[in-house]
Amino acid sequence: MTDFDAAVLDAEAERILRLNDRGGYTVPTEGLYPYQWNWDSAFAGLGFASFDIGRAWIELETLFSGQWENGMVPHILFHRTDPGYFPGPEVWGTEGALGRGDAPVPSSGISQPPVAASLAWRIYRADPHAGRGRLVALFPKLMAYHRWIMASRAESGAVAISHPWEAGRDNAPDWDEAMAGIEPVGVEPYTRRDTGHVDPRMRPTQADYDRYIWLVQFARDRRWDETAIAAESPFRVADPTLTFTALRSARDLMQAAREIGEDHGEIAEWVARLEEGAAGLWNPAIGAYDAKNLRTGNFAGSLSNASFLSWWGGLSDDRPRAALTRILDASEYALPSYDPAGPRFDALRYWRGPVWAVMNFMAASGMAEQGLAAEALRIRRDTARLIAENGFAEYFSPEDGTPAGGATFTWTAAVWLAWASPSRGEM
Ligand code: 2M8
Repeated sequence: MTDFDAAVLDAEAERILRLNDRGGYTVPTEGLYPYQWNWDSAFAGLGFASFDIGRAWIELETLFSGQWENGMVPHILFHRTDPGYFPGPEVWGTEGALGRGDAPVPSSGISQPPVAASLAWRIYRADPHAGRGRLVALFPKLMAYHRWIMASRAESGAVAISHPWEAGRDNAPDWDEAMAGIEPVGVEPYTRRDTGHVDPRMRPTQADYDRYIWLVQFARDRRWDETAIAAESPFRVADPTLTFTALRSARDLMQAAREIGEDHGEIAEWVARLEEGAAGLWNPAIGAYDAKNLRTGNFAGSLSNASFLSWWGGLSDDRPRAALTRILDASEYALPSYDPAGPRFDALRYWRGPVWAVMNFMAASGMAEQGLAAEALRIRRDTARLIAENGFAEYFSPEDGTPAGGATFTWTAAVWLAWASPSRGEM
């Protein structure tokens, strides 16, 4: 499928990573997202690894420079204040947060899908000689991160989110029921910045934003005390993204532990617990893994791109295959972030329909490992086509590939370099 020049696009992807490099960390894109995001950064590291292995490690090291004393790695590190983004550090108010200790970088108070361990392991394997010392130094920090996840988010076995932003799939239909349960009373007046950068039809609604901010204030009022938040917040949803990325990272950490001669008994226990928790996310009504509202016990009934991360999580379960076939058949470009035949599908609205390159990378890599070669190839080809035809956008319409959200996007460029580009192998 090469009716485009892979070398030209490889060079453009490299240029984007350099363009978004702020010295030690990479912003997702200029303007819309001017800070260091947790999982974006881990993907940036993977992208850098294809042409500058030292810079790849620096990206992860800078991310972990913001780790809290309790092990949590924040979803945003505010290295330099930028009024172009809302909510900034003053809204999060994490100074003096319980568990933060003397973490030196201003940050948010929630985390994001823990892909860092998996991507560190890949970066290491790209050049073990260059990476050994870096992996040895990062390993205890990765362990502390996952220990925090298991201690404060895995009460149901699966990993729960305390805020939609934590799943990285901000306005996914997965949270609709839990979000509807919030009455956003007392939200301090604010001005959104995102809709000044991007067409509002491609972003979450105002009702979503009021609840996002309400949840931030709720946790801030409790000084980010995980125990109080888990007990009192109306929003607590077990999430397939967090669960499968944590499971995958635990498996990769186990390999890293073996490689550097560390004990892995504790990690093996995490894997067992997460596998059991993941089983509880199987929703027979949609024939796929689903989010579960821990306050009501209800499934979301949302067939999403996160549903198909089970193979990335190392599950050899074949049951989601029928749903996957249906979704592939229904999409011009796979994988849509929500079922195109579902009642809440919206082709351009962010996590309610559009295709995201990072999700495609994880889903398809897992499929390839578990023997779903044709499905994996289809998704990889679609990803390459989307980028070749429409540029390095934040996300794309699954119907016609329309590029949406921010442009010159770091993780889209990174995934191109690490996986989607034909120069990475046969396709
Ligand atoms: C989006 O989320 C941020 C909040 O974290 C936002 O909309 O302001 C999501 O797509 C998230 O997954 C991503 O990490 C972030 C930066 O790309 O943007």
